[in-house]
Amino acid sequence: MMVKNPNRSDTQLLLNIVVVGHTNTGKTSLIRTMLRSTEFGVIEDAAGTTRHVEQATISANNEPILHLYDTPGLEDSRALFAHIKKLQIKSKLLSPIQILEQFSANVSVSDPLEQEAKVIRQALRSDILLYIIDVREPFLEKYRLELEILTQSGKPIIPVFNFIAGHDRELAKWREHLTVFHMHATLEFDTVAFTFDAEKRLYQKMQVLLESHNDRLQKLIDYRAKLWNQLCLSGAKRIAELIANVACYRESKAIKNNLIADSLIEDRLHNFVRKAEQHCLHDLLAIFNFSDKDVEIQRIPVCNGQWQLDIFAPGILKAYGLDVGSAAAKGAAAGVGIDLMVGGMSLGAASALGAIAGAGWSTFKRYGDEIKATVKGTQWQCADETTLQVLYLRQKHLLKKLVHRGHAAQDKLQVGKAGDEKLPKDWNKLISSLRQNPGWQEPSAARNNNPQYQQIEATLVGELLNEE
Ligand SMILES: Nc1nc2c(ncn2[C@@H]2O[C@H](COP(=O)(O)OP(=O)(O)OP(=O)(O)O)[C@@H](O)[C@H]2O)c(=O)[nH]1
Ligand SMILES: [Mg+2]
Repeated sequence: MMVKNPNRSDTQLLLNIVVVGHTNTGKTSLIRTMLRSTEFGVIEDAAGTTRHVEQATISANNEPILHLYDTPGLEDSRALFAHIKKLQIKSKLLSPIQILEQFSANVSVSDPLEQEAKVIRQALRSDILLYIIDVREPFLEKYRLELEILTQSGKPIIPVFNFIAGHDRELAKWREHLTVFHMHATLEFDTVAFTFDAEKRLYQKMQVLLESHNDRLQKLIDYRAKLWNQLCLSGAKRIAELIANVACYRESKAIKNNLIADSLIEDRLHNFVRKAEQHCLHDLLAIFNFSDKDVEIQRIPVCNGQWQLDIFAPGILKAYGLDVGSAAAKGAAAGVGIDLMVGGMSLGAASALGAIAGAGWSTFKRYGDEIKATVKGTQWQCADETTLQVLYLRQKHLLKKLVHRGHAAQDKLQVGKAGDEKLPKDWNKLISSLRQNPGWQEPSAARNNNPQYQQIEATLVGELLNEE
């Protein structure tokens, strides 16, 4: 998605978008979120983090559509305004744009307004300006001056409201002030709490202001929408895969009670579930382009590839609103011994013999191992109901977080705590169908083409993506 240093002819063809604004308002954050990449630039809660103009390219199907330019924050707008006014008085015949050109061309490296000159220079070279606003701040004189200077560039400006969560009143005030500048096409785009809808509206606003780029922007909107749906679908499918993987997993154990052997089996089962969950976590982060490094940076409660709150930790059931009495104190328990299941019926060894006698070859082929094992006095141990429930709820919660996490987010991702996610309505039926098909544990053509499996997967995916 990101291409650096394109050649000049390419740059001239593409739409050039410059991100401007006061320092520390979230300009670099906006670009990261638009790129869905945490790799771009440096974000810090300090003024003057970005020191140079930096560029990224956004493409649709490998066709570059637009360049985004990050700029240093405007710091001293009063001095800048005074300087430009002075130039205007001195060169009365120059147009407002020519004044800005003259200013940006003549600033020396050691000039205190050098940062500002970089911004103005890039604004003059671009087709449209995104002016990022930290709505928590009142509409101070310095912001009014910045807007006066930037409008002098003659370029269309889209004011982008950042830090909007919980600041409705301040947002309304900002809107009011901007109407004075005839700026009505504003946009709310929280770079931390991402919604695809906001991204789409940003491009749609550009379409209105830049008609000649309408078709290419539409191409980009369509491409990004398709991509976003695919990402969400891949995430949900990955979780459905985890549920199938764990629900179908089983360890065989001797029917005779043997405490040491039982606890070993339980350990193996626990380890299997833990590993399966870690694997899914990694895949989900990768699907949404949050890498292991970001896990560290963003302090997701995952350490060395492990969830910090173990799936079997005491209290986890409660955290997910699963009240299962004493089991809640123990943690997501354990494995449960299951008898051989044929068509939803639980059979003991004796009836298994009957089943062999009465069943056709196809039944034997499907449940042969279990039948033989049962006859030999073996039982199966598989992950219990509550473990599967926690797995599902925790991953659903994580998916929701990732879907709404802007790539600028720096806060701790609280996936250890419960959300208000619910289990699918026919959860028990789904799990029981999975358990009866141990062959579905791993992906295979036979499994993936099986209509019953497809139905289960579709139900799980539908529920995972449903945010009601
Ligand atoms: N809560 C919240 N924090 C944000 C948001 N956008 C940016 N931040 C934080 O604001 C700080 C500044 O973000 P940057 O993206 O570095 O801002 P900038 O405008 O590029 O800053 P300079 O390059 O210094 O001009 C960082 O600590 C970000 O994490 C937002 O929408 N919500
Ligand atoms: Mg920056």
